[in-house]
Amino acid sequence: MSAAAPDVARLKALVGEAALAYVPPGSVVGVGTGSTVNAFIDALARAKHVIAGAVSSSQASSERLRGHGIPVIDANDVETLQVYIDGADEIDASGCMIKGGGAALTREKIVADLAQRFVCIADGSKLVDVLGRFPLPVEVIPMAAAQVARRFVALGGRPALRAGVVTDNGGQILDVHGLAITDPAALEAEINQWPGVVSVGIFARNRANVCLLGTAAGVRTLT
Ligand code: ABF
Repeated sequence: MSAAAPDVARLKALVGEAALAYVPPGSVVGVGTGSTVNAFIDALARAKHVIAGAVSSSQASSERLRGHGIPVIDANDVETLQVYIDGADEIDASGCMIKGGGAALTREKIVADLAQRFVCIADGSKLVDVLGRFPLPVEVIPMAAAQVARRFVALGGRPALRAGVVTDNGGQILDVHGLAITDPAALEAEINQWPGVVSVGIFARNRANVCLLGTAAGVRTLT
C-alpha cells in the first residue's frame, strides 16, 4: 500500500505557519501572491500584533490582508523590507524560481527587490532539478504580444496567450511551454531586454535566500 499522497492544503498551511519565524517583530513584511501565501497571510493574522503592516504584491493579497485587519502599505512608502515571503511555481536547488502562475510576477519582483531576504514557501512538488516544466509566464505590453511570442518560438518555446487575463498593471501574460531553462540568470537577462516585455517569471537575479518546503515528513528548509 503506497503512503497516502500528502494533503497539499495541509502542506501549504505548514509552510505558511513556518514562515512566521522569519518575520522580525515590528517589521513591515513583503507579501507575495498565491494559495501558499494565502496560508501565510492567515497565519500572519494570528500574529498581526507583532508586525507594523505589509507591502503587497497583488490586489488579491491586499484584499486578504485588509480582511484580517493588517495595514497594507504602499511600496513607495518604504525604503527597504527585512523579509519578503512568497510562493513559486517551480524552484531549483539554488533558489532560482519560475513564478507568475498567479499573474502577479511583476509586482512580486518589485516587492522582492525591496527586501533584504526572500523566503520562498511551497509544497514539495515545486522543487525541480531544471526549471521549465511549468510554462514560463511573461508579462507583456499587449501591442508586443505577437512579436515577443515569435522570439520565444525562435528559442524553441511554444508560447500561448493566457486567455481572459489582464494583470494588475494592464498587461497580458504569455505562458511559454517547452523551455528547458538550464541557465536561468542568462535567460532572464536576455528576455528582459526584449521590447514589450514588462517582466519575465524567472527569478534568478533575485532568487530565494531560504526555501521552506512542505513535505509529508514536515518542513524541509533549503538555504
Ligand atoms: C506566486 O506564487 C506566483 O508567482 C506563483 O505562481 C504562485 C504559486 O502559487 P501557489 O502557492 O498557489 O502554488 O508567487
